Amino acid sequence: MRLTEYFLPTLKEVPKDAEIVSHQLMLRTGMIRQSSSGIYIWLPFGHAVLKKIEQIVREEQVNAGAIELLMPTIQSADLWKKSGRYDDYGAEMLRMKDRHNREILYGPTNEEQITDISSHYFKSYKSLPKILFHIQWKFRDEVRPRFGVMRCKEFLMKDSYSFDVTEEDGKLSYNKMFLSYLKTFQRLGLKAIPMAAESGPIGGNLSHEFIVLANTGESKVYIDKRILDMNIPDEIDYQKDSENIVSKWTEFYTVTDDMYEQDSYESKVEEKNRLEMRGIEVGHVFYFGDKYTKPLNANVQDKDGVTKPIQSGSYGIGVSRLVAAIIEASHDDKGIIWPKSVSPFDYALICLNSKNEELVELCDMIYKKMKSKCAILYDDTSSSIGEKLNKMDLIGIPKQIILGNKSIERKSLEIKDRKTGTVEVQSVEAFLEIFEND
Ligand code: 5CA
Repeated sequence: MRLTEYFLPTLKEVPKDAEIVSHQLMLRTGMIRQSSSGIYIWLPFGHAVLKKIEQIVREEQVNAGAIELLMPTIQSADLWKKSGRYDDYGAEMLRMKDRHNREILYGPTNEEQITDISSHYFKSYKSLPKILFHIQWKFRDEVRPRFGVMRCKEFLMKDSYSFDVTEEDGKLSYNKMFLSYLKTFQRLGLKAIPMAAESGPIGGNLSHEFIVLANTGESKVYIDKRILDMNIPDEIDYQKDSENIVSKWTEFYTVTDDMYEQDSYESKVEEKNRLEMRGIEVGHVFYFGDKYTKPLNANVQDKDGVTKPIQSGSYGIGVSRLVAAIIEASHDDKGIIWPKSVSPFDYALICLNSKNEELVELCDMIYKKMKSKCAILYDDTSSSIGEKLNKMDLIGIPKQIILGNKSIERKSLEIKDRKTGTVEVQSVEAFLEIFEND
């Protein structure tokens, strides 16, 4: 993509009303624009990052055995009345009426709708287990939307729902999702720590939040530092390994403030291992058994012919919140530093002097060669050298390929690593070899 043809409305000034760095940087890099309170337009650069994250989340769901579908954003109030949450959910739920005066709502989550689906299709133990997921916009009329897409009204969520015959199988599904979350956040370049948590309006008695440590986070957390050294194996057999791996991760007393008990913390975590910090909740998993299946009559016949409510759980990831969380975790004073996996472009190509025809020709040639093999943003504008370099640092593409007047006689280019700032000089010929072969 040529920068002259792209739509990247960057800002030089730090926007005054943005309090946290991710919000500031998302506005400065032209990723988002506020449409109204808590509702954002995803401009092309922001949209591209969002789609990258969404795809990684999707792939790891599928790897763990979940199946994708798509439920509508608008739901009928009837199912919510049956589950009892129509009244309980309160003012956060956006309620509307259609032209026939029927009560409808913009879904803040989908337990009711998916449970209704399960009641129609999963009647025998032979159809289970199943984990279904979708990636869909949600609406919650937050009292105080803040920090840009971090806490907003309309946001993109990946929500999965598990259906099992027995509690034991249900816990296995919970563990599979737990493990797939560890994997997902690792691929996104994040250290997200699972913590025992309150289940709130979703319900149930087993719940974990996945929290990215950041001073700007909304949750206060109490950590056993040893959990920070935990790793997950590259190859996972979800059926066989989930319980074992999850039990290792949940051994540590690591909780959000809702669950914090000073005595337990001090007796279970040695002083040298205690860490009190703040964090951003990027995912939340719940196991609630028959909380929704019972009132919505989602029953299954087990092997012995006994009919009973399906066991289920739900598993959310804040896909749009993740964009901000990644920036909170990965930036410096110059701007964003995208992990390779989520950057919309693999390379930035910078032609430092657009008046030097020979240089422009060389850059154009490099651009053409690279374009077919990777995603590249080519600064072909006539901006000043400083402006160009600052803009590329701001938007955070992992590798910058820089060519100036001297590149002509030296037949070389500079490869700058955005994260470390290290610059490597390479001959144009050697560099292009990478893009010659498949
Ligand atoms: N039904 C369950 C899981 S499928 C559920 O709704 N869980 S949740 O309420 O915890 O939301 C899941 C994730 O969505 C959260 O972990 C958070 O990352 C994200 N999220 C929740 N509210 C907001 C919001 N107002 N703005 C941005 N992201 C949000």
